[in-house]
Amino acid sequence: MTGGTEQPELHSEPRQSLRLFYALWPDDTARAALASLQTAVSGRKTPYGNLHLTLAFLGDQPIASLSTLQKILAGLSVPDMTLTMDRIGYFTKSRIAWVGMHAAPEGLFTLQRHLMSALAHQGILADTRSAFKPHVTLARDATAPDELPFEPVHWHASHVCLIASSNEQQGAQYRILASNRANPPA
Ligand code: 2AM
Repeated sequence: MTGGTEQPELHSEPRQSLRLFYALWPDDTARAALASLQTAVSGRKTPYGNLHLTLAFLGDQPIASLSTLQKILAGLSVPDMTLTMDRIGYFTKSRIAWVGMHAAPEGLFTLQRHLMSALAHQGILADTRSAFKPHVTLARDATAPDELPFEPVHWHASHVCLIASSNEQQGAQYRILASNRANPPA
């Protein structure tokens, strides 16, 4: 013991965990088309490069789990899907304006279920508080959008990514840690 008052740590400990989620990640064409729908909503727009469709939100996970999470991603059979994003909606409680589908393909639900069961099989807890409602968040702190007709976005979705999210001064920053893509049709 040297005595004296304890000083707060000047350098934080190296991160032991990462805030993670799996998502369908749009290509440039789909991203631009999804972003064009943001003019239809109010609130804090999702930054262009962050637009995605969450499949499973894991929250903080130990870094030691990363290799398991990457293996789960690599083991997923990713279907080649066209998502017809034809519905603007609103989550009242979280004040999120989103775009989704009147009829999501069954393959999307199968993909999400396989992912959730692979996670459960490894004892990894994903957020299961609410049923999977496939959507792309267009804006937060939004008011309920008007139900105006719009040209649907046909998103050729073929990339599932494992993403680390961090809260920086300029807002949420996403970093793609790994990805798995559908085999192109023969
Ligand atoms: P969203 O899908 O409605 O936009 C990273 O935070 C992503 O995971 C966001 O897209 C976010 O919401 C989604 N997500 C799902 N459940 C979450 C939760 N409990 N906390 C934070 N983000 C969550």
